[in-house]
Amino acid sequence: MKLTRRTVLAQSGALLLPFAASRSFAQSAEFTMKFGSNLPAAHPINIRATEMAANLKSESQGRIDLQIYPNNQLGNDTDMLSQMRIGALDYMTLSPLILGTLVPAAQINGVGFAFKDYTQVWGAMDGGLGTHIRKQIAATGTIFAFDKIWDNGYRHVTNSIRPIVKPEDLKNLKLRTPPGPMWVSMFKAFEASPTPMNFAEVYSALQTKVVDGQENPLAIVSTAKLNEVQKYCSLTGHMWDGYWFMGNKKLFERLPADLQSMMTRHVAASALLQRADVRKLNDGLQTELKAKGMQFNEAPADAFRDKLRSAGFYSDWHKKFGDEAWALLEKYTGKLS
Ligand code: X2X
Repeated sequence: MKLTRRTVLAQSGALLLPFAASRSFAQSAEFTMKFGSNLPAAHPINIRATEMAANLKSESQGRIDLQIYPNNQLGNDTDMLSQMRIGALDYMTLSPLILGTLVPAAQINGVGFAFKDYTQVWGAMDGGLGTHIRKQIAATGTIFAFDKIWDNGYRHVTNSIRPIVKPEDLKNLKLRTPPGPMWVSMFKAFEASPTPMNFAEVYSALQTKVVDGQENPLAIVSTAKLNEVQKYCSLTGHMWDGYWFMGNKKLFERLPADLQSMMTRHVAASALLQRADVRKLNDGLQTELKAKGMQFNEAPADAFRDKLRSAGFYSDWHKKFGDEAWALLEKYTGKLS
């Protein structure tokens, strides 16, 4: 007898299959969606995204199943961004500065020492500057950002060689930066030796001393355990960085209007909770990391800002972003250059 798919199925009793299949379809959600993140499960991004997924499931009465994939399980940021653009991934959180490879205007929040405090950060990002950036993201036609950016924090330099107190201490330091043009430009201006790489590779690059240092907020240093492979933490606070909660436009628009607005509402509500978590962590972690052996030092901003200014960092980026966007930034931060 010739073995075809049909005969194999018939002989194996697979005629029962439709019943089994329809039962499992009835149990599964109408909209199963994936969310990917580059951070460990313990970071507030993933804790709040997981909680949000549970809330969405119950409020939609099981119609939405948002599956959370932390820790680069779906690939690194560059991979996830490509997947999301082609519709192989529904949602991800991404730094605006990494998105800068695709949407240059998105990087503007990373201008060195621009935001003096969180009042300025949220004023700008929840206000006109954020609206301007999200418009540019939507102009890609394939992806979009929800309207309340999630927090990463003020970034500080860590390394295994020496405390960074003044800009000269960065000279020739092999420093990992995320893959975004503004980081490379900034650390070149400081005369360091910036090496862009995805976060997925950072722990092992530090451990094997491929690079000497990196820069991130304390919540990431702690949840990704970078303190195990870094001795010094210098409180440079050289930029504020966030995470746009982004989605593939077509996949999102496949949801009926009521579920779209449910998602939008939940992403915004979770953003506010996540911001409070990150703030609390970043404010409190110094003591904990010190107890684990990290050595902290202050790094007064003025000298670093002057170094950026004399290297032409502000005037270069002003030119790249254009007068209109720059004025929008300065509306919240005050005059920068
Ligand atoms: O890659 C990084 O350093 C991180 C985790 O901060 C970002 O996502 C930009």
